[in-house]
Amino acid sequence: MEATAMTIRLFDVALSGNCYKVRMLLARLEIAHERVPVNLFGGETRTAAFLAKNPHGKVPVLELEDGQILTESNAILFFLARGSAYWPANDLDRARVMQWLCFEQYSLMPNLGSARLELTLRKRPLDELERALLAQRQARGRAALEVIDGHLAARPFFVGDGCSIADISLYAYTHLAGEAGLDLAPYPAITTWLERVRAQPGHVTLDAAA
Ligand SMILES: N[C@@H](CCC(=O)N[C@@H](CS)C(=O)NCC(=O)O)C(=O)O
Repeated sequence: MEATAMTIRLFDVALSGNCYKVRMLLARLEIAHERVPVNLFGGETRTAAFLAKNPHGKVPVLELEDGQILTESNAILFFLARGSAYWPANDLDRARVMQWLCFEQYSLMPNLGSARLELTLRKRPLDELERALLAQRQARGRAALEVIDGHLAARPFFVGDGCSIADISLYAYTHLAGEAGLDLAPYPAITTWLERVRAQPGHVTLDAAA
């Protein structure tokens, strides 16, 4: 039988925005954990050992002290945030946080994440179809940024007056927009909000060691 972990373990890829969300919340809440680097580009997420933890073959994966596994970055944020200021107190605000977490997964992360991957990691020039797909991802990414900018123009954070896991989740890929080939200059409310989130205690950058 496999030995159970003595501390929470985060199976993590340094460059991953989805992993960064979790690293950010672990740091802000000062939750003791071990960071286990996964060699994504070496194929580790396709190994039997990794697929036994997450059959979907994706990071982040959180392994709890008793060996139980949790996957999906936003579900992990929810689990870690309960009882903290990052999870609102009333049901309507909680539902609104969920609303933005769903938006992040459907409209922001897939578009900005894929465009970023194409522009930063592909080793050869894009062919015609790939260029068309990139342009489509970027157009959809701009549409998502437009929605976010409109929402943040009237409020300091996504939900209520404080930073919640909606902000942590949406910060990850929004702050990487430049790497997806998207200029944030047309979105002043986003720019101010990014600075506001960055200025908070316990903030960590994407490349910071955990
Ligand atoms: N919906 C998932 C997406 C996770 C995801 O796409 N992870 C990427 C890294 S950012 C990954 O592990 N990709 C490996 C693969 O697809 O083989 C989440 O939010 O955790």
